[in-house]
Amino acid sequence: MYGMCEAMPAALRVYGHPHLLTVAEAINGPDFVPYNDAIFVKQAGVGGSVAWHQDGVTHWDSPEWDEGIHGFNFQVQLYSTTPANCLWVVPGTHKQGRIDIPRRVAGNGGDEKLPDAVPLICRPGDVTAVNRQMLHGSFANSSPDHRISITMGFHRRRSVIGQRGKLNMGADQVYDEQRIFERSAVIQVAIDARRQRFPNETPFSYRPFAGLEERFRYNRETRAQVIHDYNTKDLAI
Ligand SMILES: O=C(O)CCC(=O)C(=O)O
Repeated sequence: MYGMCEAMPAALRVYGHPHLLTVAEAINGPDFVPYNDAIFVKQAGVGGSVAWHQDGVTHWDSPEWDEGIHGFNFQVQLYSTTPANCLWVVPGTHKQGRIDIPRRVAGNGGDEKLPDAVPLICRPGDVTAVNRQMLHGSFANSSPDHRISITMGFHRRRSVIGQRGKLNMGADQVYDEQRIFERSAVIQVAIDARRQRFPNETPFSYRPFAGLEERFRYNRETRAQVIHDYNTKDLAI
């Protein structure tokens, strides 16, 4: 489900969480930018599988390629997760470039339960951070336990600037300064939405919007101008 920051004020406030944004800044630098957000729902008994994959499409062959060039995703878990319904990752694979996944599975006798994969088992409210280049996936949820994961991605600004739309963003879209500014404004509005709800918490200070805080308060105007349909401006690479 896309568009949580518009559909769910509580999700907007999670998006502005100072601890999460501090981690995003530490990983991607003070000028970090958003990628997208999505709520993954794995229904009990019928939740579909997500095949092993690596995210990221733009920079695999770049001379500047490194382990962090395609950003990372947080997942905030609303419920406990179990090996049966959780996301699985193969640690270290984000440093290995593009992986021949069919070959890996074939090397495991055709069994998709890869021996070096680990399950991200969480309690409600736990947050994981997964590099988008890491081999990851989840199995069909035939268990009685549902999973709901609020997923939010962040990038280095230099990975995104000047790129063209990828994945669900059209190739006619260019991630120029204006586009990045408009999408990043969601972070600043989210910070303010959180400040209004939790006045005793120290809000995150988002460097690209330093000095612009008054213009990007959470109010009727920014809901219309910044939050409405914000996900049509995602920065997918
Ligand atoms: O949470 C899941 O089951 C899949 C998540 C995923 O594939 C992704 O974030 O790219």
